[in-house]
Amino acid sequence: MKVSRRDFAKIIGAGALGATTLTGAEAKESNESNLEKDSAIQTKKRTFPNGFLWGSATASYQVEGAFNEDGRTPSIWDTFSKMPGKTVNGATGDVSTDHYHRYQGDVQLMKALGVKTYRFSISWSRVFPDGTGKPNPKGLDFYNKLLDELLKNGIQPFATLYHWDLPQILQDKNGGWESRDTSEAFANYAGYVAEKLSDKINHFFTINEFGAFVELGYRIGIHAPGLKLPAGRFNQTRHHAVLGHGLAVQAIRAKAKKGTKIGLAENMAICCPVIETAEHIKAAEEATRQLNAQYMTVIQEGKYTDLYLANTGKDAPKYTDADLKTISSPLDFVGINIYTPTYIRADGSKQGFAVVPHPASYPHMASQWLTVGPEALYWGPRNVNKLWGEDEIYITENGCSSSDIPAADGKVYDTDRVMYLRNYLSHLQRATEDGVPIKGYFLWSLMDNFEWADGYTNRFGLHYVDYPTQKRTPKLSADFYKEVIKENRVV
Ligand code: PNW
Repeated sequence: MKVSRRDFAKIIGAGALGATTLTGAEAKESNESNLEKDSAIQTKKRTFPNGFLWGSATASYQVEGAFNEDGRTPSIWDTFSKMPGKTVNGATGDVSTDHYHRYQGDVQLMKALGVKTYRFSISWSRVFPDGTGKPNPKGLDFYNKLLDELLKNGIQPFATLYHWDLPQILQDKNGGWESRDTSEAFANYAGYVAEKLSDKINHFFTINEFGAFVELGYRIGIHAPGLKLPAGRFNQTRHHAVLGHGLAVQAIRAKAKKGTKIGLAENMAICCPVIETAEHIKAAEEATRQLNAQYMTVIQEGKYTDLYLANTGKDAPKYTDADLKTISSPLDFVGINIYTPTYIRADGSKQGFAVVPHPASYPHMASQWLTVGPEALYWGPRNVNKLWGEDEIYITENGCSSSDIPAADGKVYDTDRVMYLRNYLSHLQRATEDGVPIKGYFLWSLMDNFEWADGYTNRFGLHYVDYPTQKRTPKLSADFYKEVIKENRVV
């Protein structure tokens, strides 16, 4: 008989329900001692520091909808998603989860979860419909209303200024981030928002994920604006993105209320030692510097590494010392978006490390790229602290896609997401216990939303969104996360 994997699981499950090899007394005794051990484990271990900031995250174009309301002009994602074949099923963010009109209900979802903080992003083209110049008087109204609602409900807002929705007009005029003019326009917009909103927002992120929007948008072409630039122009684009970040840090400092904190949220390569021995740990540290040379390392160290300059050769970016100084303007905190591990081994070479590629059988979640490596949540923040002395670190995104099909009772039992989160959080807890200064964690995402080129096919939410009715339903993972927050420990 051929037994499918599913049958096999059923047989095993049925066996466990139907039979036990322990006598009643033995079972009772073993249960009691296990319980005793368990409760000791649960009360003494796996807890997070007091005041740990549990949160969740979204981004403007992914949730807001209301694409043409109150003076908003198109962003590069409006244009790109409307080009044939760029997103799965031609999905766009025109409506998405309609958060622009449903934010009050969404804040109640947060409240029910018990999150202490919420990370969202601001749409540049709502605030400056021309990218620069005159602000739109209605542009900040929505964010003011959202902020009031959050504060009224005791939820601390963390705001991202650029989560990929560049005003289309700046792409048309400047070639987007290919031009230094865009870096300057970004700083101008960032300073304006900080001036207007820093009475309600204490933590600003300049840019979300250089490593995704520049690489996918300007080199590989699968994200907006869909370009595949040659190496020289491409490396210059990378440079303008980090320069935009640095100029924005300075503009926010100049315009925001005193005490406002500034950071960034980067999806660095998270270098994990293949085996946790001194030599591989050291190799993973060096790999962290080198594999993030074009973004996080230059921001932290104020120079491009020799290896990066040697590798890019004649295509290296053109820059001045003043640029490097701007790029490395001091930050108050660092956010790291962590989904996947990059495994590193010490290989005795001059550079001191080698990347170990994932074998074909390596497990991943619903998104092909989302390979599972819970220890990334340990090594990511630990390396950032060790290499650069960062002492206020946030995990600004972590989470996963899952097939998420509602069961007969309407609930999504996303045990795979719970498994993923429990394992990742165990390593986050391990890091806090080892003294790595991690202050908070933002789960991506509060609810299902527009997942860029994957459209609405890959769901990342704690809440299931039924798009035709816009009904939100907490998944099993929301119940799990609520307990984590309530208990301040891995459950
Ligand atoms: C991040 N990759 O994007 C973004 O910040 C979110 O907007 C997004 O929804 C979330 O992660 C889930 O994808 C990424 O291909 C997109 O490695 C792609 C990759 C990584 C991060």
